[in-house]
Amino acid sequence: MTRTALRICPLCEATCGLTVTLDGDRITAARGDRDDVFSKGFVCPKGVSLGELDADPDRLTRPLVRRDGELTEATWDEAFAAVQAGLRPVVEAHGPDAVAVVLGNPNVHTVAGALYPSVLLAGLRSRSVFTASTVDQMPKHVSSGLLYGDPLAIPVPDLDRTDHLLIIGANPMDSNGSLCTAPDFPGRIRALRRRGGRLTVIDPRRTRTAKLADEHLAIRPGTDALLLFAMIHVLFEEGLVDLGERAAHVIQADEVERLAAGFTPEAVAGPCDLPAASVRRLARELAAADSAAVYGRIGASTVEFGTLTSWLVDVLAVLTGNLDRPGGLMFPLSATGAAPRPARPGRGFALGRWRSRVSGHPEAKSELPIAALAEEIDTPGEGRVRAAVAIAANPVLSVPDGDRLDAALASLDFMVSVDPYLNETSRHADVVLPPPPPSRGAHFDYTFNALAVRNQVRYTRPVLPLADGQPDECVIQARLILCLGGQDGADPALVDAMVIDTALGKAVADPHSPVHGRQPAELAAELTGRDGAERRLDMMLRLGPYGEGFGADPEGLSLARLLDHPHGIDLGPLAPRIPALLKTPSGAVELCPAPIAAEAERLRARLGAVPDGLLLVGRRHLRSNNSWLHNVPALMGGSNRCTVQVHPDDAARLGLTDGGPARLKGDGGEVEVPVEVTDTVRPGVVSLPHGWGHDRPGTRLGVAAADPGVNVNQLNAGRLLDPLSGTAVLNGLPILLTPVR
Ligand SMILES: Nc1nc2c(c(=O)[nH]1)N[C@H]1C(S)=C(S)[C@@H](COP(=O)(O)OP(=O)(O)OC[C@H]3O[C@@H](n4cnc5c(=O)[nH]c(N)nc54)[C@H](O)[C@@H]3O)O[C@H]1N2
Ligand SMILES: Nc1nc2c(c(=O)[nH]1)N[C@H]1C(S)=C(S)[C@@H](COP(=O)(O)OP(=O)(O)OC[C@H]3O[C@@H](n4cnc5c(=O)[nH]c(N)nc54)[C@H](O)[C@@H]3O)O[C@H]1N2
Ligand code: SF4
Ligand SMILES: [Mo]
Repeated sequence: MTRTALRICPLCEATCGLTVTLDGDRITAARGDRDDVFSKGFVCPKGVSLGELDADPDRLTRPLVRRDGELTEATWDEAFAAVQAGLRPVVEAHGPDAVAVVLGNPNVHTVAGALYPSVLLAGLRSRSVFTASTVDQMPKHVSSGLLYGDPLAIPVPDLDRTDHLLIIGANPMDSNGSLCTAPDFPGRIRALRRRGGRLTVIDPRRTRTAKLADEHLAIRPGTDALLLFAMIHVLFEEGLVDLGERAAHVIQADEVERLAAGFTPEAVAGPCDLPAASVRRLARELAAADSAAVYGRIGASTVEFGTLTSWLVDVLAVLTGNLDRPGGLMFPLSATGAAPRPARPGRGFALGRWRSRVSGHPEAKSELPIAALAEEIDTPGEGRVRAAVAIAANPVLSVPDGDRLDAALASLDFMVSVDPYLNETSRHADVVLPPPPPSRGAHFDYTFNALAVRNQVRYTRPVLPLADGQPDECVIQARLILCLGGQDGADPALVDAMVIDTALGKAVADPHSPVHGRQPAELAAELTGRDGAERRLDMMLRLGPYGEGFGADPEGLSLARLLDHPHGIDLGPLAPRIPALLKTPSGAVELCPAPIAAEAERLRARLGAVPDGLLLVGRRHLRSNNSWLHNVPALMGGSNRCTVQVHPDDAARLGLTDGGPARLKGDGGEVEVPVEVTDTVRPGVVSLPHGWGHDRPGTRLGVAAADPGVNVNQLNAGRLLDPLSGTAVLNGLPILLTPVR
């Protein structure tokens, strides 16, 4: 007997609705859900393979506990007892900072990752917090924190209405978009072209996205801040600045003008390796477009001036009147976000409230650079990290100098991993707690609804019941929280009850809330849902911007209402949110924050510099996902290969042949990898994807280990960080390439 069910795809930020076919307890097929209010049937090869991923025989189905040095299967009770016995003594003897919390990317794709890590951190109060954000989007958080007073207020390109899209260092044709949730990004780009809009792509590689563009500029990696500053220079010089309708809510534009002085198109042409005339034209086109959106991603973020570049992206939108207006950059309003309130000044965003122990890196958003995790473990002294809680993280592959981190993790007193795989990182854990496969978990996009190009809300319940004894990941993470507090054995539902109690207590005390003055206990009794996680979802929906407000608006959202709409509820196109959204001390968009101005001066010193030698950049393949989809046979092979792409001119000069082996050497180490000669990379640039290097012993990844590839991050010692955000420089790194004979 086969049946179908709906399940939102958890594999990338596009959040496509899937229709899965089930035969007994297996997903036998997955296709796009044509009735999904947002994704409308779109699916990519990863989503289609969800069944294969779900049923991967290498997936752990029982906890592992280290006994006499060996990881062996244990019961859940034994595993949690081991977690408490391992972590509590470290906290008691050395304080919370001795426990590192390491959070990886899938936390933004799971319900558990959205709901529990913040509770864990609030309880543990460790400053040793390291996440994938500091090898990813932390520059954007810092930029938003400084500009808008809220690091989570990230504007997205209004893809479906814009007349002009300038993409900087992103390849949504393969990544399906990031910090811009847009199922069928490819279709949305094609629609932009069809309605006469213009697409420009800045990327050292002629990516599949660049191939769709009206214009592709193959910039020298790491120089985008110079390019964008020069565009701003042109806007001011040619009188093209027009703050538009939001002008009354923007301050410090004249300071930006002063900062941009000297960054002329002619001065940046050499370092960027772009004609000055093109730079000028880019600025004029942006100003002339009826509406325009600027969008930067990994290539604009994991670079030496990542925060500055992220800031410049938004400043270009502001100066051309394109922030917070249809067709420009807009702020989504998520159904589980805070309800809008009257505009008022806020507390602003502080940076560097504390510093890392070894290198003195400033915190950003209460996080320390994950590139500094290894040194925090392996450098002796007071305050050393001695234990780690890793949730959905594989930093041995995703972070610079995996070999050092590998050794550091092996030296810990105790480590627990919440992870479905025994991989390069979790193999160091003393306890591995495997979550159930996607089919057996619920899905709600807490993170990505706040980054979506259309306001909408969707929820899917598990399509299959949990296997006997297997806890949901929400329960795993709740129990982990209890263990950290020395309360193993207590009911994990207590964690949700506590969160609900606190949140309702705040709501009833808030004069702007529809539940102001009511009794928290009475409201809690109204919540529906099968478990604590669903009750929390119900609470957030009811109190959110579209919520029914516990009876205040009978038409509003609640869990029950959402469950009545299995394909989701469309909440309309993005709408302006300034000034209510701003939390800066001035209550305005603060266009020229002091830390940014200082970075601009550091950049100014680069104006004359033209690097020689090869620069390394990354790339993503459509059928891959960071480090953890290489174990799915259907996604391996074909173009999804770990090769170093080299331009034909460089290949000829260096004596490299297509398919032949080459040695790459960076400041962190060297790797040997097959060459792929292709003119899709510009001369002077080579490209190697990340997430490979599955050849370490002690893992259980049969398919991945058969075609392991090499770890690009081993080339990188991790010494270079974007100073404001602590984000590792992963793109534009100097590299040596030689043939292997
Ligand atoms: N050189 C280079 N390095 C990079 C990048 C780059 O562009 N170039 N990109 C960076 C970016 S953007 C990111 S986000 C990071 C990612 O870095 P990480 O988050 O460290 O790496 P992932 O490969 O996403 O690993 C995710 C882990 O989560 C586990 N997992 C999968 N599903 C679940 C689940 O449902 N629950 C739990 N608990 N675990 C699960 C997987 O088995 C895996 O161990 O890598 C970064 N590293
Ligand atoms: N298929 C697939 N999809 C994914 C992922 C995946 O691994 N595979 N990972 C997911 C994650 S975690 C993230 S964060 C997103 C990332 O989403 P994207 O940022 O769209 O993905 P990338 O392919 O890394 O694109 C970065 C582009 O920047 C270019 N680049 C490198 N250096 C520079 C530079 O200095 N300047 C400019 N202008 N460009 C530069 C690279 O050539 C590359 O084309 O993708 C998500 N989606
Ligand atoms: S685009 Fe992303 S969300 Fe959509 S099916 Fe593919 S992996 Fe899943
Ligand atoms: Mo990412």
